[in-house]
Amino acid sequence: MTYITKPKLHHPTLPANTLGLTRRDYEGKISTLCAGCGHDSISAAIVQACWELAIEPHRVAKLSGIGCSSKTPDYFLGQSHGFNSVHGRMPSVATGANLANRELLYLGVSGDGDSASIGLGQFAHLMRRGVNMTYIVENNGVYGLTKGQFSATADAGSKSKRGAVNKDAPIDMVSLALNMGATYVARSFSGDKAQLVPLIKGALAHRGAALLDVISPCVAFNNHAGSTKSYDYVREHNDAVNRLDFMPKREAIVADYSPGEVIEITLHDGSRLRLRKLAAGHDPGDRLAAINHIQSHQARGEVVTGLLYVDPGTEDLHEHLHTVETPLNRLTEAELCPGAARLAAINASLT
Ligand SMILES: Cc1ncc(C[n+]2csc(CCOP(=O)(O)OP(=O)(O)O)c2C)c(N)n1
Ligand code: SF4
Ligand SMILES: [Mg+2]
Repeated sequence: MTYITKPKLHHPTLPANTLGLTRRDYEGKISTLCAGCGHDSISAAIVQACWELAIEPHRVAKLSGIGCSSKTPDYFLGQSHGFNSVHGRMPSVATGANLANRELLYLGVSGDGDSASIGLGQFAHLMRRGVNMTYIVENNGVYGLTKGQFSATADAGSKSKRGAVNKDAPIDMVSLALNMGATYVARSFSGDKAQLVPLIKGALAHRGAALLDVISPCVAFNNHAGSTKSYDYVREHNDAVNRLDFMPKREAIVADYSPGEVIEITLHDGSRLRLRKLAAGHDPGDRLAAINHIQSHQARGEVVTGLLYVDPGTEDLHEHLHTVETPLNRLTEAELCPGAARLAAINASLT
């Protein structure tokens, strides 16, 4: 077996959320990833975000492809639905599941190989269709599971552990998502939980395609000098555009910033994002400006992080397609088969 089940015992003093659940209730099996792998920190941030939001675990559907990153849904939310799909095919499985049942919260976890190489077409179409889900790319610049080949997100000029230099231009997942029409686009770093947890909460509350590109160093194959996805490189070149506070709709705002420094955004479900501006002039409502900001800083070797773009008033795929609200598995035979007369009317309307 490649997994170890965690003991179910909880310490009696562990704090509980409004559902009476502790963080332990949001964990999964014991991780089999390398000690220090960034992906484990992202799993911990997902656990923290879902616990703080008091999400009922059975309302979440976790989806992934293939890779060390795609293994991680086994290590969090052990009481949620899960589907570990084929390499690069998570987006189509997520789209189908979402269309069949809009009542679940969809959380996709993928890797840079899974989403930027074999799954690039699927990734692009999920973003442009506005599938209502949180899509996390655990981005380490390599194929970790298959022993460290450069992935399509490896920066040109970065060096492999053996010294080979990558000559190919990188695919930047946040720029791609912005170009494809994603409506919540953020980048973070697995080593910055204070930034990552509220970004995950905001993505879960957002209606539409939410992309989180999380730089997540691979300690086995891509954490050396010369790599631009190492812990040291990202810490030294991290350029955060803002800091996010996420407030569920019930919670009062605690004013701790001067006016002018803060942008407040209300999401579809009534929860609010408060963005403390760090980069002068960065407007998270301006898609083109976000692309310019990311690319001009990237050219200087900087890793721009934070909530880069959000459109809170967007429609999702269900609204585009006018689908029924009821999950398909709850529709009755009479609803699914409206009868011969109705079918004849539809056929007549097509002639
Ligand atoms: C169709 C197919 N092609 C190739 C592979 C081999 N393979 C498994 S995982 C992987 C890359 C994973 O890289 P990434 O998504 O970045 O995940 P990481 O391990 O780095 O987290 C590849 C090429 C496969 N499993 N299936
Ligand atoms: S090989 Fe890399 S990506 Fe895979 S578990 Fe180890 S450190 Fe993480
Ligand atoms: Mg990878």
